[in-house]
Amino acid sequence: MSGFVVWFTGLSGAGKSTLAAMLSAELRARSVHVEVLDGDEVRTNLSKGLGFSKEDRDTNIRRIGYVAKLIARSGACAMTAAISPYKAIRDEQRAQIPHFVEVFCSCAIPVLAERDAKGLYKKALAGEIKNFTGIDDPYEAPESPEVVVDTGKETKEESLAKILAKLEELGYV
Ligand code: GGZ
Repeated sequence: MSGFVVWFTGLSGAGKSTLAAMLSAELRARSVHVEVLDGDEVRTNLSKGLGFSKEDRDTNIRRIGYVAKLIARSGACAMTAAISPYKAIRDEQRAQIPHFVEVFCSCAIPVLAERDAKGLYKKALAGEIKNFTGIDDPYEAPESPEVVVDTGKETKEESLAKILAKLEELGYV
C-alpha cells in the first residue's frame, strides 16, 4: 500500500481540524498509520515565529508539504489541516507529492462568522485582527480538488463519508 497525503484546505473554522481528527481515527481503526499536521500545532513548533503575510504563509505551507511528503514516502498517510489560501502554493505541493488528495472544506463566510467558535471573525470584522483570511486577506478556492465538502450544509459524518469514499475509490484505503 502506498503512502498518501490528504490535504485539507479552507477558511478558519471550516472544519479542517475536526474532519482530520475524525478521518485519522477512522483510518487508524483500519490499521493505517496516520500523522496529522494541524495548522495550529505546526505554528507552535515547525513554523514558530511565522506570521500571516503571504510570504510567511507560503513558507508555512512549503514546510508542511515537505514533512507531509516524507511521511507519505515512508508508506503512511499524512493529513494536513492548514488554511493554505494560495492556489499556486497548494499546486506546488500537489506537483511534488505523489498520491495527493485535496479536500476543500467549503463554508459560507456568514455561517463561519455566526459560528465563530474562537471569536476571531468578530475581531477581524472589527479590524482588531488584520489580514484575516476571508475577511481582508484572500482565499483562493481550489478549482478541481478531489473532494469538496460543504461543512455549512452537511453533517460532519456526511463530510467524512465523502472523503472516505474518495480514498476507497482511489485505492488508498
Ligand atoms: C487566518 C489566522 C490569522 C489570520 C490567526 N488569518 O481557526 P484557527 O485560528 O485555529 O485557524 C487559523 C490559523 C491559521 O493558521 P494556518 O497555519 O492554517 O494558516 S496558513 O495556512 O494561511 O498559513 C486561525 C489563526 O491561525 N489565525 N491570525 N490573520 N487565520
